[in-house]
Amino acid sequence: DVRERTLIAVKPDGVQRRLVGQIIQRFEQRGFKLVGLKMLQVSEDLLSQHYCQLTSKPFYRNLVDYMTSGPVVVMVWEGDNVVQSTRTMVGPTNPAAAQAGTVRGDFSLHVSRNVVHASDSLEGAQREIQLWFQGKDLLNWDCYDQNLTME
Ligand code: YYY
Ligand code: MG
Repeated sequence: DVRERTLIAVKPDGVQRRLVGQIIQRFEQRGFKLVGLKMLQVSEDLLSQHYCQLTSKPFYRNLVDYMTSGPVVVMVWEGDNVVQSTRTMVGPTNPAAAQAGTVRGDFSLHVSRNVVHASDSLEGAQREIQLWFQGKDLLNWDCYDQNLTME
């Protein structure tokens, strides 16, 4: 589905390390379409909804401290199979297991500073996009090369 969407975020360590541009570049270069983008300081409330399945995990407190330590850049990307493709481009949760060429494999060493978030399923992506963005802030725009890359 060429209208499939996913939520990607550059976490506070990625922003501090000035990796935002390089991370955006990877998804643009692949051919996905950026339909929403903003920078914000995340509240603990938003984070607890975003990570609602993880609140009882032992690492949850550290995760909150990390994710609220500075601004994040959150984006919605659109394109065929974007959820699965961007997960592959981001690499596994633990950067120690990530291959070179993935974002985590190229930029991180430890699971507690793994640089990016990417939705892990279609349902997850829909839930997260609604949580982070208002519908009016997502743009339906025509990419002039869409016929070449997306049909
Ligand atoms: O989707 P993904 O980010 O790859 O992993 P999740 O299992 O959803 O965990 C979210 C987030 O929690 C992960 O990116 C880092 C952190 N975390 C951790 O600090 N320690 C773990 N053992 C597992 C996850
Ligand atoms: Mg996840």
